[in-house]
Amino acid sequence: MRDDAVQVLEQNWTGRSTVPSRSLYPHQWSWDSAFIAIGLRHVSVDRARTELESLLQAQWPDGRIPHIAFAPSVPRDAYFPGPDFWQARLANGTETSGIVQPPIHALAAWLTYQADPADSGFLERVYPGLVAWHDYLRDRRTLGPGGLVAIVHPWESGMDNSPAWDSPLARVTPAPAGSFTRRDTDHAADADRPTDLDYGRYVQLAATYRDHGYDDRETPHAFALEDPCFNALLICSEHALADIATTLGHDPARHRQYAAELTDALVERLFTAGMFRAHDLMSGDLVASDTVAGLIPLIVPGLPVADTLLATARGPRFRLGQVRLVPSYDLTAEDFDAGRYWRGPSWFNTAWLIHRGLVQLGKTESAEALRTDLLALAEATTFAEYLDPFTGEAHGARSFSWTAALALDLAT
Ligand code: 2M8
Repeated sequence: MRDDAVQVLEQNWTGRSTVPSRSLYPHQWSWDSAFIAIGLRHVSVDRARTELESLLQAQWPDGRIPHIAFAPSVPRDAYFPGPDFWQARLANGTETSGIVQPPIHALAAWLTYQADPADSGFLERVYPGLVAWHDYLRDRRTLGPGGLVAIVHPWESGMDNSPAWDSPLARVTPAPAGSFTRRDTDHAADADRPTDLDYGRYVQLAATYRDHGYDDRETPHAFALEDPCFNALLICSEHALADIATTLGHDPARHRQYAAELTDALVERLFTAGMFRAHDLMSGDLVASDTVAGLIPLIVPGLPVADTLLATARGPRFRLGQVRLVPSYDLTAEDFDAGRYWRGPSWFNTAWLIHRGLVQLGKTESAEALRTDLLALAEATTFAEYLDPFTGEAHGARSFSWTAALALDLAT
């Protein structure tokens, strides 16, 4: 399995970064690169560092790390929406998207450093960019009164068509069907992907942001939510920044302070009925859908409600340890769909995050069981993008980079 995983990462390596999938996602994706670096550090620390540093080459002057850095060698229409849609070019010539993805990068940088602690030069190089990234989120994306950061597009959650976005998206008038051409369904089954109606809404939201210069103060955001996964990863990464700061001889206090404030806000604002839910800033309500995003705070160090959250993960809605791999959506929901993307299937990155949470909580047996399942399924599905939680059947892309990388991490 290890050799096969290394091979997948080799095939998907472009010389400076790794594409999530040669067919479906032929550019560099933000949180994919972070997960990939976490696995790559076991193959080549140099490549892991390059993966993260190349992503930082795509960072904007305002600090945001865009969700896609486009590869100039790839045909401009290979992926939709491509560079011509986003119209964002940096001074160094890099073309990018204008939205972001969950901030797991500082954690990835810290783990990459730990694979070769003799080289603190890497930390020196990435620390300022990572601080600027978190500053962007804190200063420009704290859109509500509670201190949590908000996403302004479903793609920013990394869980594009999550059922949690259904009701907030219902307010968005979709771009007309004929006004764009999807490319994802050239490479994956229609039934595994978001619907055309979803896509119309994604396009409309992105176009509005673009047409306001991606300015968070100017854009009339029609979609703004505080997502538990996004904020939980920010907290972990803020702790990682504190560790990095300490290693570099800087004062870590402000990072620990922000992490503590975010943790309090997360519990106070998003925890309800045993798990975390997204908060819709437009309606003022918590979204009544339980998705795996609501379990990801298990990785937050010192989470006061960890025991309750773990009980929910093991309960009938997610059946952690009782299905093939933890699903992306409440198994008891009427619209649960075992094959469609983020509306039910199991994903390896969320399983890896939950595994990390279990280890931190000292739940050794559960962690080991999850690790064993993840490794077996990665191999059996030839590193699928996602799978059916009941049958283990592979869905989406194969030879998918973060699946290979995270399996490699847990195998090492
Ligand atoms: C998926 O999202 C992209 C848009 O960013 C897409 O569907 O085209 C998501 O699974 C996201 O989490 C992931 O980063 C990306 C690339 O693997 O694909």
